[in-house]
Amino acid sequence: TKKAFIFDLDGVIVDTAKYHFLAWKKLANSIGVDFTHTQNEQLKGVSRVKSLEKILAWGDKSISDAEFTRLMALKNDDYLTYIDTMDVQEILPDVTKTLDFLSNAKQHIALGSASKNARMILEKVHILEKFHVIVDGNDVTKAKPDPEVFLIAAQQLHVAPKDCIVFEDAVAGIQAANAAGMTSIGIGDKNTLNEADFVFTDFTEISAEFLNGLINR
Ligand code: G16
Ligand code: MG
Repeated sequence: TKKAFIFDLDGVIVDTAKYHFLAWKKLANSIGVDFTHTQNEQLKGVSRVKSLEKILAWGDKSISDAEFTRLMALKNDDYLTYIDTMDVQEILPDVTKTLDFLSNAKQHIALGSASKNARMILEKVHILEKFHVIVDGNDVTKAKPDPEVFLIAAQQLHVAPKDCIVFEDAVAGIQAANAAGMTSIGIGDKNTLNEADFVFTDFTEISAEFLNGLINR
């Protein structure tokens, strides 16, 4: 049977974490809160609302709902100025090669991201049309590690979860894929992503033989 390959966006297809870092740091510092790379790591795969809640907790700040909304908008406006500079060169190594291999093998290809800016980013790097289904932060009510985002993708493609393969860089994303009953492939550090069924440093390590093995399983 035809399988569905579901890709996370940030940290798998492109490295937008560096732009989230710049925008969150600027915002945090503007309200007198420190923001480090270590803290940025903890925001990976986490929604925008949850990210600001964490930053406020780290700085021991409490603000009104109106101020919360204002700060969220400020952060996103700043983030979008970075996104605006993105082009095809920002696609991570061998991602396009992998997408094309799967497309030639007539497999389903989907995006499963927490970001509300996912479509715009895919457009910016010119790979939007490679995805048959896009499920992002605008479609979900429960964030990873909840499996919702991946289950919606499977449902839209009419593919059983056991026939879905998820590529993820975040621990919460691997947990979401596992909870969905899908095959999980970690992209990143073996120790950090030890809950995944397979882990690779990046797509240059993923061979055609390995992908064929998943397709023909
Ligand atoms: C991404 C990032 C997170 C970010 C979230 C929401 O998720 O990893 O750091 O906070 O999207 O992004 P936005 O503010 O654009 O809605 P993913 O699932 O693509 O890794
Ligand atoms: Mg990610």
